[in-house]
Amino acid sequence: MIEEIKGRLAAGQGRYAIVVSRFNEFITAKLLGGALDCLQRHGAADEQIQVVWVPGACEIPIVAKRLAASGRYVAVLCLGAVIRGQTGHYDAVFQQVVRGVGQINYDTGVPAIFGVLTCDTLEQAIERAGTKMGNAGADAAVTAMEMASVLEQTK
Ligand code: INI
Repeated sequence: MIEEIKGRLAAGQGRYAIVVSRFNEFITAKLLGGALDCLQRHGAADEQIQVVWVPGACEIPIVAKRLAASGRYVAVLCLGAVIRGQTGHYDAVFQQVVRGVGQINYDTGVPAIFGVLTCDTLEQAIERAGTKMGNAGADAAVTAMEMASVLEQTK
């Protein structure tokens, strides 16, 4: 019989870290709310969750890497909002956070879940922060639980 492994959609017993950026807090607070609600509704107790706020998306990777490397968490959720709008820095911020978060997975073996919105407009970000297009924070929480479960079953 073929062995087939699938991630369970339950928080399990492990701890989850959430790194969330304050820049565009109007949006990121909604992502955090979505992530917390999802983890809690899938069985996570308060003691299983740690939230760390950082100034902007560029600062997410250094903190997320430290938390991932600590061995204390089964997954690290990275939440932020990079919005092109009128800023000149969008591309630089975008590249830094995408590369930085992606690298954590390979450097530490702990899943670093990319829950950073990268949008052209504020309206697009609002749509992904609990309105028309769902909540990217909740999506990140689902992915975190699934990856934690897959990694637990593939030890
Ligand atoms: N940080 C964000 O989280 N989102 C943005 O849209 C953004 N823009 O566009 O500038 C942004 N910039 C700040 C950046 O993340 C750093 O905090 C800052 O450059 C200091 O390192």
